[in-house]
Amino acid sequence: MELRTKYSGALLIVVSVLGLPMSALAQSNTPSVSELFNAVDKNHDGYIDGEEDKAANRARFVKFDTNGDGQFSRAEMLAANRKFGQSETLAQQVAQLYLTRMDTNHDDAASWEEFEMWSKKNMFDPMDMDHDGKISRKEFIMQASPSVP
Ligand SMILES: [Ca+2]
Ligand SMILES: [Ca+2]
Ligand SMILES: [Ca+2]
Repeated sequence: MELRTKYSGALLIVVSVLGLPMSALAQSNTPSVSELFNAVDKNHDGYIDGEEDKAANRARFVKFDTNGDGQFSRAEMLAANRKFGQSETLAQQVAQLYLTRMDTNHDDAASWEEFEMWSKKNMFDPMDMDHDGKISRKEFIMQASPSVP
């Protein structure tokens, strides 16, 4: 439960938005929340729309799927988690947590469809507070700002 609390909050969203290493958050040169938003809002209209979100997800997925087989496998999750500076035990716990949530057909890997569905349901939709199908800068900043312990 502790793990769930620790990794399901806004911090995870910020980290996930650009696939930043967890350790980067502790450094002073970490991009601000506003800079994170700008990186995803490609057309700079002040909103992250579904397409922009999908493009950002796709870029992340491609980066995570290091062998390019279209599956974000447990081994690739472990590798990504280690890169995020997690200990071996934590890396395994986090991979398990992600697979439990993402891997709906239980083949021990997240396909692009599973990844995208998870991301929309757990990151995009909760941030889109007024349900207009777009994340405004305000919505993003409100939820990504560090109110996390
Ligand atoms: Ca936009
Ligand atoms: Ca793969
Ligand atoms: Ca799967």
